[in-house]
Amino acid sequence: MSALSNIILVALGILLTLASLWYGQNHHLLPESAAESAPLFDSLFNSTMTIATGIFLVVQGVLLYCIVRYRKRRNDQGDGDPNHGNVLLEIVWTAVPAVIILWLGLASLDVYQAVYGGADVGGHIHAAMAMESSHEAEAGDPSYAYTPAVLPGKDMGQPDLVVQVQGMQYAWMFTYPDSGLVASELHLPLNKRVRLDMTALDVNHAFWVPQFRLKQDVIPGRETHLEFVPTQLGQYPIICAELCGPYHGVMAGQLFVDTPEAFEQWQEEQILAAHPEGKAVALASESQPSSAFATAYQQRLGISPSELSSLRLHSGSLPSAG
Ligand SMILES: [Cu+2]
Repeated sequence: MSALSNIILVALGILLTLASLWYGQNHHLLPESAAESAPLFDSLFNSTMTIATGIFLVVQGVLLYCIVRYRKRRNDQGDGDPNHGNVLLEIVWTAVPAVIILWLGLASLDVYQAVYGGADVGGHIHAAMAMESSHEAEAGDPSYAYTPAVLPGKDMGQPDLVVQVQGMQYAWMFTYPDSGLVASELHLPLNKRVRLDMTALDVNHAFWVPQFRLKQDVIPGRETHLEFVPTQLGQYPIICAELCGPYHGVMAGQLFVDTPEAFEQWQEEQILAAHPEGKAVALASESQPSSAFATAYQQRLGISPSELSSLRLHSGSLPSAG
C-alpha cells in the first residue's frame, strides 16, 4: 500500500469515528428522560448507537468501495482474481464482534443491576403463594388470594411511597395503601423514591413508561416490582407493553409527577371525592373556609357559607385526608 492510501485510510478512520461519536449523542431517538435511573439506560443506548453507527459506516463504505473498484469493465470477460480466504481478516472479523458483544453484555448487566439492585424484579413464584393457589385449586375456589411479596435482597433504601398497581383488561388501577385511595391515574411526588407492587387480575400485562426507561411484566398470581425516583415534573403515558387482548392498544394510563404539595392536594381531593359523606366534614373543619380549595367544594356541592358555618361535625370521621 502506498503512503498516500495509508493517509487516506487513517483520515477515513478518524472521520468515521467522529461521525459515529456525534451520531451516538445526537440521534434524538429517545423521549425525554424523567427518572433518576434513565440516564444510565441512555448512556448505554448511546454507546450501542455509536458502535452500531461505526459498523454501519464501515460495512456500507466497504460495500460501496467494492462496487466501484471491482465493477465489470468494458471488454472484461474474466472472472477476476482467484481469492481463497484470508485468515487474518477472518480472525479480525470474528474477534472484533466478539469483544463488542461481550462488552455490551457486561455493560447491560451493570445497568440492570444499578437500576434493579440485583433484585428478582421479573417476579418469582413465592413458595407460599404457589401452595396457597394449589390449595385453592383443590378447594375449587377460582379466586386468587393476593399476598404481598417481600423484595429479595434489595438495597436501595426504603421507598418514600409504595403504590399497588393492578393491571386488568384494559385499564390500570392504583392503590395507595397509606391512605386507602384507589385511583385510575398514577400521581407521584417529585424526587421521592417510589416502589410499585404490581400484579394482574386476568392476563399478562406490562407496565411501561418510556420516559422513565422502565418496563416490567405484570402477571396474575405473582407480584413484580419497580423502584425508581421521578426527577421531572410532568404528565407521562403508561403503556401496556404486552399483547393482552383485542383492546390491548387502548390500555393506556396517565402518570403525573407532581410537586409534593400538589401531590398531597390531589390525594386529599381524591379522598374527598371518593367519600362524599366526608366532604361536609372537610368543609366544616377547613381552617380557612374562604380558601380556593374550600370555595371550589362549596360551589360544587352547592353549600352556602351560612350552611357551612352551621355544620357541627367533628373531623374525626374524615378518612385520613392529610
Ligand atoms: Cu394489557
